[in-house]
Amino acid sequence: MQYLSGYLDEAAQQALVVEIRALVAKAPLFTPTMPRWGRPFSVRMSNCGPLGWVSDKSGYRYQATHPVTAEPWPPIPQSLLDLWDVTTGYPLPPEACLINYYHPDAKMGLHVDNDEEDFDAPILSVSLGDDARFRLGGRERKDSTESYILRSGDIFILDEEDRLAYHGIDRIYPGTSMLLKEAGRINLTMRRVTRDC
Ligand code: MD3
Ligand code: FE
Repeated sequence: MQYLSGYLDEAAQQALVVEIRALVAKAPLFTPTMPRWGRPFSVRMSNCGPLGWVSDKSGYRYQATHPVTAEPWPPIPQSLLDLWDVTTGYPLPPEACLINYYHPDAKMGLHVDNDEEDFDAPILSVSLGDDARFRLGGRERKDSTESYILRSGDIFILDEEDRLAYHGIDRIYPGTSMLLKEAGRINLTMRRVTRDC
C-alpha cells in the first residue's frame, strides 16, 4: 500500500468538497443496511460513476442506479479521474467512486472489500474533513492490525498485496478539521469493478 500523507493541499480539498456537494445534491446520501437483518450502517453513502456500491437486506452489490431515486449515478468528476491517473497510473479508469460520509460517531467495522470482480486493479482512497483512526490487518480476521490516522488531504492506494486485507474505521476525531462546515469526515474510494480484458 502507498500512503501519500497530505497529498491534496487546502485548495484542492476545498474544490473536491464543492464537487462532492454537487454530487450528493443529485445522488443523495442513503443509509445502507446489513444483509439479512437490515441493521443500518452508521456511515451514509452515495456513489458516482457507471456503478455504485449498495447494501440492503438482499446483500452487498454494485449497481448502475441509486437505491432510493432509481436514477443512474452521476459521472465521476474529471478532477477525480485525473487524480486516479496521476496517482495509480492504472490504464483503465475507475468504474465506481463510493462516497462515505461519517458523522462524528460513525464507524466502519473490520471488513474485506470483495464485491468487485477485479482484484488486480488498485483502490484509491481520499480522506476529507475530520481525522479518522484507520485499522489495516491481514487476510484473516485474527491477523494483527496496524493503525493509522487518516487526515484531510491524505491519499491511500491499495495494491494487490493489501487488496483483500481486513480494514475498518475505528473512530472519527470531531473538530480536527475546518474543511467541512459540519463535523464529520468524507472518504472517497475509486475502484474498478468488472474484469475488462
Ligand atoms: C484496505 N472505507 O469504503 S478507505 C470502504 O475510510 C472503506 O471510509 C474506509 O473501507 C473509509 O470499503 C477506508 C481505505 C481503504 C479502502 C479499501 C481497502 C482501505 C482498504 C481495500 C482493501 C484494503
Ligand atoms: Fe473497505
